[in-house]
Amino acid sequence: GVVRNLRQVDADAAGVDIAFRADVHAGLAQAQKAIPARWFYDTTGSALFEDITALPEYYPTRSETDLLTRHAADIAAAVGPGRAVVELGSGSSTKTPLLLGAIAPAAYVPVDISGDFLRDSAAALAARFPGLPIYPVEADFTQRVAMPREICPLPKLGFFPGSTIGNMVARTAVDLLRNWREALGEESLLLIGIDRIKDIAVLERAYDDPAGVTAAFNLNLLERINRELGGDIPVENFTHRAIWNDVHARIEMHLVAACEMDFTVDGHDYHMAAGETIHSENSHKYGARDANLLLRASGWTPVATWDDTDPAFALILAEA
Ligand code: AVJ
Repeated sequence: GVVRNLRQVDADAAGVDIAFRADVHAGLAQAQKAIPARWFYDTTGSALFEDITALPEYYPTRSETDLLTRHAADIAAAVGPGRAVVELGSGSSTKTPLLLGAIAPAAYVPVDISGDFLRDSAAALAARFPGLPIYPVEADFTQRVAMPREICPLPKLGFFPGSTIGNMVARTAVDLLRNWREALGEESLLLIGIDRIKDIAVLERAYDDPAGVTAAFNLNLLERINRELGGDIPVENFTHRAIWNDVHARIEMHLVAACEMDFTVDGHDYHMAAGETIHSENSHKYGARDANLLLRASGWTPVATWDDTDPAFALILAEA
């Protein structure tokens, strides 16, 4: 069953995440306005992301689920039983049952910044795996996260699916992977999902779908700022843009100002020129050697790769 909930998020008196407020003001003050992608995931944003994963154009979730399904026995053989699975950014955890069902874990620790989704999915998993101790941790996994003491003696398997690592620039990705190697310990393994570089048209369609779900997901960031930080951003004057940046090997999402505008957030004044953008997400893609180098640079040794899907996506197992 679900044992307890560790909350490691700082809120102010009004219940607003202090880090959200700070990131928005720092980001809007930059020459190239930018807000970190982790702030997409309020309750509305998390639900919109779930809708994205069902889009025909958004292949990563389907490709990764397909890999976990077809290679479950191989993955289980490589991982072995009795580990505490620590999942980073568990969200609604739809892939988790595939992994937990295959490997006979000793405990499950979902770490997610979205408390509502975390509690709902932990409850659903508890019903599905009645004997499995579950220790949800509500926290930002890019920061230092305290592990529940109950799992201390167990060997760990870090599970970092979805190519979430792609949201980070290389330096930040290496910092995060190094920190988690430290947190998970010498005996640990890491199973990480990483999206591959592929045809640009396939990539751009995955992040700019004709149904406009990704546009709504992107625009919800502005609505969240208005809701939680008392902003008056004219959301209707923004459009969604997703483009491949070949130098950085990443899809970039931007919120584009359709006209010149002024708005306030929290009493701070901001101005945008027509065509100016707020850079809201990076989604880096990795070739096979790129991904292995990223892991090695972070202290992890890749030991197995499953990547036989079309569109290409990779599940990589690495040891500390
Ligand atoms: C959840 C970060 C992996 O980058 O593909 C999907 C988020 N953004 N569509 C990704 C996302 C736009 C997604 N990650």
